[in-house]
Amino acid sequence: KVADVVIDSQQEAFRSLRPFGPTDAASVASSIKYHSEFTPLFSPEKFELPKAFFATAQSVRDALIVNWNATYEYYNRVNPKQAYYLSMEFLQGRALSNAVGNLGLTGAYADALKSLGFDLESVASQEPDPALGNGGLGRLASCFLDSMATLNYPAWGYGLRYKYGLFKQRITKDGQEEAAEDWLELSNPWEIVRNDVSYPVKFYGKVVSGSDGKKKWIGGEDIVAVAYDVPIPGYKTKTTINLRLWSTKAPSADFDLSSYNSGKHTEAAEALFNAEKICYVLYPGDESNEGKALRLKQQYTLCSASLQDIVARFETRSGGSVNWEEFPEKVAVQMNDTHPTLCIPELMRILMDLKGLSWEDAWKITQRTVAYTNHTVLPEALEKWSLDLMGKLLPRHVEIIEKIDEELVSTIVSEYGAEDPDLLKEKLKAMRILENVELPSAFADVIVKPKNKPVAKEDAQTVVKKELEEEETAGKEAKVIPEPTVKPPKMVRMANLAVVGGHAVNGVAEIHSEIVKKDVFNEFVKLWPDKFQNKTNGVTPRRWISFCNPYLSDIITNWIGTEDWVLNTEKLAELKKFADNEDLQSEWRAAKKKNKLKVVSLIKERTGYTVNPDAMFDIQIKRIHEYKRQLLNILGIVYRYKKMKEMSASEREKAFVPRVCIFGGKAFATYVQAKRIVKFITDVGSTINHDPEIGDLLKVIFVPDYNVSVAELLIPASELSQHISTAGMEASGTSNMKFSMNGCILIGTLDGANVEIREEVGEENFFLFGAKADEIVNLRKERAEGKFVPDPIFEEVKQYVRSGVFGSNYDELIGSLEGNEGFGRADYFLVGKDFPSYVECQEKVDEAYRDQKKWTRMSILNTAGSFKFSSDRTIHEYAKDIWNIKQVELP
Ligand code: B1N
Repeated sequence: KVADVVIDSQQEAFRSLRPFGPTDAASVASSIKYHSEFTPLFSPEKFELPKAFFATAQSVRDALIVNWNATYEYYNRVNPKQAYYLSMEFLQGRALSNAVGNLGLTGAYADALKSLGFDLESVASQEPDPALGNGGLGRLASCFLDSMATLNYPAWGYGLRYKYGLFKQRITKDGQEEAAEDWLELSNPWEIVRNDVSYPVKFYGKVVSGSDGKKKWIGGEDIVAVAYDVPIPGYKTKTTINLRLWSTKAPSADFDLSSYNSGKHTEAAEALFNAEKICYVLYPGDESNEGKALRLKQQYTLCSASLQDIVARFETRSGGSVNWEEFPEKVAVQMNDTHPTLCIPELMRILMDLKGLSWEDAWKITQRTVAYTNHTVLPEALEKWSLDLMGKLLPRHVEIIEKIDEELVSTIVSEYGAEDPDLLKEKLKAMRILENVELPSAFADVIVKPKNKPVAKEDAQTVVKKELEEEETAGKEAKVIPEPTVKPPKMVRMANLAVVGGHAVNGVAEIHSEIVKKDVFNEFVKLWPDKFQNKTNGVTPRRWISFCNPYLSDIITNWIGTEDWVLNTEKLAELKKFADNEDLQSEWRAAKKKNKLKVVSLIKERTGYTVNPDAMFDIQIKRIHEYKRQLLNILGIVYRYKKMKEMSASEREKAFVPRVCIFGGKAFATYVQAKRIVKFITDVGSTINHDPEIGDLLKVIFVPDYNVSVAELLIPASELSQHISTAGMEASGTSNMKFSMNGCILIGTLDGANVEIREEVGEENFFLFGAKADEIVNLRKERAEGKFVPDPIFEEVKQYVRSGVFGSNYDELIGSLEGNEGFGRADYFLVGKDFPSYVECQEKVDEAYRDQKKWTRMSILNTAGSFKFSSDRTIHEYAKDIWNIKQVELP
């Protein structure tokens, strides 16, 4: 007790010595000058833009550190239940404007920089855009952090500190090229390396039973994960939470000095490279076995280091009397998709092997702690790992997974064992975690034995025998010469593990959560209906309205009469009553125009093309994927161009509204079809943009290297945006929300969050087209049966492309839209089916745009109807329904 008091008063004294961050223009300016001198990253003689950025960021960081420390200390004192968001991706975007905005210091920083001869915007644009994510999933994680901090929820993010972010995209005459994104080249002013926070992480080795009967994982390869903390400030609150990113290195003993001294330099440093390469790149190509192993090592590093850290914090905060049953009352772990599913066996391992708990206790604690968010229903995206690979890399975890699988089998057998064996087989096939793996020996003969009615053993054997015979005959009938059968590989199905091991499973939009329940995890829903939930995604209104669109924000604030909408987005609904007001309408259009002018410069700078700011800005920006159907968009443009070419100049001008069609997005480096689409879009652009007959009536722009910063410029300038995935395939989408908030009207299918956006903004303010999700299966079936009759305009547009107007070599691309055996795609994404209704819908868009009053009204009503899509709403729901955490306000 006495010792406690001494430490406390020491800490109190230390705390009172702590400096406070700058608050007004004068102190900001002196802080920036201080850092340019004493936190140097550049040589002293010049003070230019890059240096101004780093000195400014360092000064902002001071303010963040003060708040971060206060938040951490307070949580340590009150020991609230804390949520941890584990994600392989955080797509943070630039931090400077966001941080000064959240701190309420934008004015002070702008004035201070002015007094030093700079402007805030140019200084901010010096910051590299950290891209530790692919797209929506990673950006969602970052929006969630902003909301957690803003709403004073005790919550942290855990991720990996990749040395290289998502590749830089260059567009050449051959299409997309990738280059390394060296975002740390000039160092990262936002991170604080915690050299005192590091954990060992093991791979390979073997499992032995200790003399105490406990399992021990020994040998193998040991690395160390080191914490890099990124402070995450909330908006208008002192709460500053943490994004803890792990970097990997070798234990210092692993540098082989004697080999090095004897000239074997590479060998001496091998262990260092092996450890460090784990965090080199986001999503290393996993076509090779080495690539697969590396990705699995990444996932395990995230899970292991984070859980060790969480467990250590729980122990510290328990203050000497650890009661493990209380763990789920202090800790909630959210797994962002299946990528961190190893959390489940890892927490089991820590609790049993290191803390001595029984299987039963460890399992109860694990289940109550962990929850899983599903982000996709595409079967190819549901992660599976080779059991062999996992068994080598993580032998102890595979033992644990096998036991979880065995208990699951037992549950399934006791639930369905009484019914017919076919049913049981089906259930096991759908639900087991292990795939292509024999049943655990204890169940080998239970499988066909009904629960209450004892059945002779021969029956079971007869059934199995009959099945085998049937399979054999089927094989013989299909092929005259039986081919040697290759055993299907044994796999671990991570989604099934996540569903079994977690207490909650959620989809990310209403329609998606329904598909998850009806389709992907239907069998699990029958077993555990209460596990399944919906949490419709959201985005932070700070970054995605307030900071990226200051012109519109000022207008909103003036008309609503308060700035509160940034926190309480339901206030945006007050704009509804002014939707037809001519003054608001003209201010609204003027703001859009100013944002469009910025994009005109961006396009000029990045592509060399000059576009007309009075044309409609029509935008599709997202990862390039067949299901997102950039191909539908570009074929629509091709059709429009063809029609224009068939008309006289005056007819053309009467028939079409001038448009600038903007694309942006990256194709995964090995996704051949996606890269063909990029190439095709740029080819179409080269033809149309240079056609003197067409002029400003139509431009097709591909903005290279799409990222968060580019989105922040394009979204405020957009008038129409495209969210046109094949219905049922886009889990949610989040850019649709950002566009709608910024007064952009959507053209889209009934998919993902489009459904809810349309409900909120009103169906007359949304351009809907295309087949519905529940029609898709039948449409594909019809197609396979050769019953699909393509619309003549779809034939016409394909024919036009084939005629060579845009170049040649589109056989594979166009072939994929047909029942072309050679390419075998048979228009899986139903571009041909939806094409006529898409074209018709685009005609309605032109018509609506001609009436600018009507269009502006639609635009205002989009902003007014977007209140539901703030990530603040989403985070409140997670906190209440899944994490069971309470807001904790700092004194
Ligand atoms: O997650 C977003 C959704 O809004 C999008 O609709 C959805 O497509 C996206 C493997 C993914 N789903 N799955 C991924 C990302 C990286 C990876 O390695 C899968 N991304 C989504 C947020 O809910």
